[in-house]
Amino acid sequence: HPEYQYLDIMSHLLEKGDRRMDRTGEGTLSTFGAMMRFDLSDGSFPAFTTKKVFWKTAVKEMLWFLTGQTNIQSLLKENVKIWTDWPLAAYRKATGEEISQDLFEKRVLEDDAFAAKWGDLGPVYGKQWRRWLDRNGVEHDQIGALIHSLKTNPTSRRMLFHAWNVGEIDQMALPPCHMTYQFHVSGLQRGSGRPQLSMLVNQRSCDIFLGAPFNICQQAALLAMVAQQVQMDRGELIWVGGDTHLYLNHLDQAKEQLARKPMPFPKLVLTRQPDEIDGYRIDDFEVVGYQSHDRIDAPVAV
Ligand code: DHF
Ligand code: TMP
Repeated sequence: HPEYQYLDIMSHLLEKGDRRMDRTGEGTLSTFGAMMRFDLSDGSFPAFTTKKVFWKTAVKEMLWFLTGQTNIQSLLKENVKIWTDWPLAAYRKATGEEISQDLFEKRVLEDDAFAAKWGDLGPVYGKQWRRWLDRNGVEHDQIGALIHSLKTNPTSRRMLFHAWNVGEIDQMALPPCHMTYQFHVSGLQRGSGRPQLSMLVNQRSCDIFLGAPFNICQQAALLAMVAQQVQMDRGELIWVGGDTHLYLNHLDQAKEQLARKPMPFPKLVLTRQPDEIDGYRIDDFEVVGYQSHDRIDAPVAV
């Protein structure tokens, strides 16, 4: 079962991970350089099954990246709260006010001026993907350029988009974790059938328990959207991790998960073909036959 690629990384970290202090003060067991490959050509969707993965939340985050927005207000409107901790920490630090997460989210939702001041994550993923600002003040839509290249020059080895904008890193709430997305088309000269689109993601830093399950399924969703837009079949999702780590306050959760047996992956069906990559909504994603073990909660290191 392909999920063992994930579980094997997790058990390797438990057994042989390098124990180290990290930015968050939590501490991790870490390894450098990890890979997983998922063959998506049969329509399968790598939502892990050894714990319940909130795949809709993960896909909503991906759709939010694609809109180019960077304010958590639009995520909160979709009831996605996974990014609140970072602006909340900044707000508490700046004001000294011990505001609760619920109240902070309520204010971001209801007060646009408050959201503009406190809810923005800076020039993170969406900004770089859709409006990368060059030295001449020109904005670049990397996603638009990628789709254009896939349609007009699919053997190119330059089909990628990148979020690590060196000059703007210091304005980001968190520098990009999943950094580069590179695309590759095979089967172009086969004569019959559609070509296959594969995608390789380079993730410089990966929280194996909380981050990876989200990242893998949202990346599979992106591959499916792009493939649909350029009339290709889904190929492989290849994921490469740099510093891949298990936080020390996730050890019990990881052991619990490792004791479970994977179930078959569900399938992903896109129920509609929007005219462009910006047109997708969460209702277009139908995940068929997702069975999983129970959720396992874990605190996120801020
Ligand atoms: N920091 C750290 N330390 N790890 C991360 O995974 C991480 N991810 C970020 C931002 N900063 C991060 C953005 N993505 C959760 C999942 C993804 C995510 C942030 C948080 C999370 O807490 N998932 C829980 C709850 C999901 C829910 O409530 O919907 C989970 O059980 O999957
Ligand atoms: P860092 O910037 O010090 O590497 O911290 C970022 C943490 O967030 C690290 O544990 C990796 C994790 N992370 C993911 O695993 N996936 C994600 O999508 C994001 C945004 C963060």
